[in-house]
Amino acid sequence: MTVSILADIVASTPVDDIHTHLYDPAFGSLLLWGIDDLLVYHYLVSEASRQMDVSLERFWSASKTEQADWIWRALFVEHSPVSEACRGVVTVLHALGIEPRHHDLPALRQWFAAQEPGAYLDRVLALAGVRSVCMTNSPFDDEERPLWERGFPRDPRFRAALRIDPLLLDWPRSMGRLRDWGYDVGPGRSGRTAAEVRRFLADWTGRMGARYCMVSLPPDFAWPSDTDAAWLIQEAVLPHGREHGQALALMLGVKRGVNPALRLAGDGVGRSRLDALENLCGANPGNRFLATLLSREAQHEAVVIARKFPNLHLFGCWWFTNTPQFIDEITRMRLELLGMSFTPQHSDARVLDQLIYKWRHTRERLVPALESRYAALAASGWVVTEPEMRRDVAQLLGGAFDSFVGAH
Ligand code: FIX
Ligand code: ZN
Repeated sequence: MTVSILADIVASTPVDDIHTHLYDPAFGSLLLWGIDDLLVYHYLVSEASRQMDVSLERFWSASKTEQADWIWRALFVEHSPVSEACRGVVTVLHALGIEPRHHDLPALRQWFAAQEPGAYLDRVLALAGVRSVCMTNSPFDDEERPLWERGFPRDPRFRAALRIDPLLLDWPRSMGRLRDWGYDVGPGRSGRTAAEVRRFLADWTGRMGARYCMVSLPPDFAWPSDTDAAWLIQEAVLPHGREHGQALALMLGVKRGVNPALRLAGDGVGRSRLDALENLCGANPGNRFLATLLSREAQHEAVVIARKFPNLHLFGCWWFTNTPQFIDEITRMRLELLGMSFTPQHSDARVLDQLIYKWRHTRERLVPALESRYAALAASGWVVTEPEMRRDVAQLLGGAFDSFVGAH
């Protein structure tokens, strides 16, 4: 085996990106792209907030263009853009044939303004080597809900996932919304309420063609426990999952609004109680669970749980762990303890163009991680063939996930 064969295979195998915040083009302006959206990405906002000479109050009251100007100046002009998120912008521009150092922001804006959106989408997907993206779709989002209700011709490259954070984490308010939408729910944790929440989940699964259901949970999430979230999971979400053969994705360890002044950029991390994950998987063998962990410290424990429960599939190096160092560590650990039965990465892209850097940077790390396992295996007397490498990489870039959640 030569590294270049493996590198070619990794580069040319199309990705099914299993979690993003991108939207089907039918959602119009909700599908973000271009230099200003790349610069005001919340990863960059939080980094720039440490170095910008403008108050957050002033920053948020400014236009997107002005915000992008400040971020560009703070992170790219006044300092070298060495962070992973900054480097991402450079990777994107470079892949598009733009030399960022030879352009100022107005020139970059002009370049993006000249792109035809449909052709640009095709180009970005091709440059990223991405075949499909899974969206994050919330019935509680007032911007996207009306379009789902009206219906629209789907772009088959954009798949749906049903996001239910408000349902589980703010039940008193969500109960009111469900009532407004015609579901007979009420306080008191009754059988009728649970059945109506199941009907709500079934309606939205059908409307979206949701491949899986998903929720992000704080570090102190416990299961079982005497909370609305645990009750709703037990009586509505898990029965719904069993009835519809739908996996539940748990994104564990996010502390929302640690610094509210940073808005979307203000979320933090805590080490999750993974006994909740262990308990859920153990007590519900008829359900399938997907999980990603936000804290580095939780990763090893999660891998061990996945070894115990085949109804658990780990995915992604999420957010603060999506850096080369942690991708190396987490991917190698998963390969060594789980073989090929996990999905190393999702992009979490919020801006279309980010697909290019998120997948280039991931592929850069996947090659040495796989190469070291294949080399160790060869040293032990098992040489992996080229077709076998193709099979393995296809599984890691979406195939294993597809088999786990079931084809839709
Ligand atoms: O909860 C999520 O899906 C997170 O990925 C987001 O909330 C987060 O803002 C993000 O974009 C991380 O990459
Ligand atoms: Zn996300």
